[in-house]
Amino acid sequence: MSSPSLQRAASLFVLSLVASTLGQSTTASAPGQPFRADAPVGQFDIVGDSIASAQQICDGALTDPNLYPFLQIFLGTPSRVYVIDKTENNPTQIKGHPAWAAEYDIIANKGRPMDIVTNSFCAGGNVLGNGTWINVGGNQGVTYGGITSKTQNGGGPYDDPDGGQSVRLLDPCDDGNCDWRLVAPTTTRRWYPTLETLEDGSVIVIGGCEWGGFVNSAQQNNPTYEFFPLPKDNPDPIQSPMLSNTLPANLFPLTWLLPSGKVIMQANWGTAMLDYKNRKEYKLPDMIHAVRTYPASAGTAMLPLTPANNWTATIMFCGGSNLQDDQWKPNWNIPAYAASKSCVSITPDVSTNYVEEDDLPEGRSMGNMILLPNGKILMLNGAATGVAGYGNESMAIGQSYADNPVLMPVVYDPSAPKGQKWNRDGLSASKIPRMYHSSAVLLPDGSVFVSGSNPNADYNTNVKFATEYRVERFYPSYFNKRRPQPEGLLTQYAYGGPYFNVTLSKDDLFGNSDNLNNTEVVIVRPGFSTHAMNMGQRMIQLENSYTGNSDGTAVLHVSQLPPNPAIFAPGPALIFVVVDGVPSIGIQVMIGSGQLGPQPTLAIAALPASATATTGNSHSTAGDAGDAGSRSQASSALRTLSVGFDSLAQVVLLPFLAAWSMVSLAIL
Ligand SMILES: *[C@@H]1O[C@H](CO)[C@@H](O)[C@H](O)[C@H]1NC(C)=O
Ligand SMILES: *[C@@H]1O[C@H](CO)[C@@H](O)[C@H](O)[C@H]1NC(C)=O
Ligand SMILES: *[C@@H]1O[C@H](CO)[C@@H](O)[C@H](O)[C@H]1NC(C)=O
Ligand SMILES: *[C@@H]1O[C@H](CO)[C@@H](O)[C@H](O)[C@H]1NC(C)=O
Ligand SMILES: *[C@@H]1O[C@H](CO)[C@@H](O)[C@H](O)[C@H]1NC(C)=O
Ligand SMILES: [Cu+2]
Repeated sequence: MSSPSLQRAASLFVLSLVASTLGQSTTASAPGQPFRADAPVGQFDIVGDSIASAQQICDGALTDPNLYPFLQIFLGTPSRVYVIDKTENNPTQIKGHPAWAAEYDIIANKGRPMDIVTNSFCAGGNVLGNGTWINVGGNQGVTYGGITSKTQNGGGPYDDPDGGQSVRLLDPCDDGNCDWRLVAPTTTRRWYPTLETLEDGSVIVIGGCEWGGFVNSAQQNNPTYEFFPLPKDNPDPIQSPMLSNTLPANLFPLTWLLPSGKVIMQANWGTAMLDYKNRKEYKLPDMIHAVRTYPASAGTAMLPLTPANNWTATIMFCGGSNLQDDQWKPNWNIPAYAASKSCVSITPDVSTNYVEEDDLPEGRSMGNMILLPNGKILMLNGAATGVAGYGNESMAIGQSYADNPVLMPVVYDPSAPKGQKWNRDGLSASKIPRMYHSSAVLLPDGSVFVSGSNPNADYNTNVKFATEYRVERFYPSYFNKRRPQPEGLLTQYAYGGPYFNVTLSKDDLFGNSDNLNNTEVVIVRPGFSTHAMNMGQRMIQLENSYTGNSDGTAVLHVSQLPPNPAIFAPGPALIFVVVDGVPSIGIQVMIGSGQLGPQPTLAIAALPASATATTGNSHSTAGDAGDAGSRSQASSALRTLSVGFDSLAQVVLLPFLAAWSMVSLAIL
């Protein structure tokens, strides 16, 4: 029945669909330059008083006030930071009560109050594989001074229903029309839960306590984990022995999905490996030198996952406090107690022993570690003495359990020699103490958004560490340099499959093609920042080779992500091309299918060998060797595609294209 022309039309249809998903519809326009090239590099740019300087723009800097202390923040779209606070007497109102959530437009410098409905006090958050943000847990409704309300269904001065089992979802937007929505509650009450996104884009929700307080206790511990969405066949929370055995300092357990597909959890002095798929947990060696979880609150980060380290996860814990279990009582001078300088790492898929790393220059509790696109880690915020938390105790500074803010940032360079990894070259101090309830998140232009601090039960301006509404932007060393403007980056990335080409101009290479050996394509997920943690923060470098042209331009040949979604979970992230340490402006892209569920994986296509026209030399880059066999089908398919439709070998090609289009159709 089918005529040759019908066959041809059908295959043309399939192919043009594939071509369009591989081609124009998936190629992002080249990023431009930052909004300013005269930023105070190495410094914090301070925004003025939040009432007096409202909605003014100064030197193109971020000068708008925000009217909320930013307890929890994340980058939702390339131009929007979302902020979540605890219920308190913030001057800005929404629907007749104080606002405790907002959207912040980092381009127009305008804040928009949002109604997050229930008390989101010390909730956890992360981003799902389909791009929706999730915020889980919180506390009971409160009235003035953070006192528990008589009514837990709203009403009262703050109109804040109980948030202890709330699940809140947000689809970020650029039109000012999105809002949080409440969906079905968690199985159990969770104050201070940790959220980690898994390989299928769902989220594991871990731990917390029922009613709050400075630290956890046996009476109110919730030593379980559950999932979002809840599996219909098996929705009950699952017991975690470690969370039962690590009282009292085990709130906000420090948690990372590992390339092995298991989840490492660290809380108080305990460490465990969670095989969540089999609902089993294994004890690992104890943490050394200091407690890293809240309220000790070390800075933590997974080091960049790179071809050079075979995308092996190493996690750093820096600072915190070495309090023993019986010392977590506010009946002694905690705010004067020196925080820990110690820094340790663990590479759990290789060895489960903690390894000593270079000490911090000074002890720090509540330091935030922010992954920069150049592969370095910025530590900022926090205090040299005391811990997180607050209360009406005589030893407190106001109500703060910490004192002596550390105003100087410090940068960790994983590639520097041991003993020299931390440095402060060219850095200056902030003028704003960022104590308990501060946050920080990477922005697409490579600057860092710094906000918050409120170690007080309610909005409070009459104390040493007042409720802080000023936002700062920190500008790393590369900020004012001309940024690469790569062409050809995709808007969606798969786990394996064909490589793609990115074009760099002579200017992008700073006029020196030697820089091709010093060019990286990295994907960063800035994460959900709260309590010195950025849940979900992670960075991966893609494998690449290059072709340098005689006119000084070049083409980067860039692989997709490795075919293992546990290395970098699906969901939105920023992509940067970094030339000689200078990142392009990050483009927001989708990793994976854009949907919850098992992620398609494909063999990685072999990269062409690196070559430069000027020397005529051809050589392979480090990551380029090996497994060509498993890659050949994909790469030959792609080569055939570029030859043109008429000469396609359909029998070989179509099965591969069908697999690829399953991945790429979700792009549309
Ligand atoms: C993402 O998945 C969650 C859970 O199924 C759902 O509630 C949400 O609406 C989805 N978001 C999008 C953008 O589809
Ligand atoms: C703590 O003190 C403040 C200020 O005096 C007061 O408003 C608040 O109600 C007190 N909180 C508690 C839990 O006692
Ligand atoms: C890299 O890691 C993978 C597992 O993720 C392993 O199969 C492979 O052998 C490793 N390669 C090298 C060179 O160590
Ligand atoms: C990438 O560029 C190389 C030449 O530099 C070319 O041979 C190849 O076909 C291109 N591949 C794609 C996917 O565009
Ligand atoms: C990159 O490094 C390799 C190995 O050292 C060298 O052969 C090659 O010429 C360098 N390429 C460029 C563009 O500098
Ligand atoms: Cu808190």
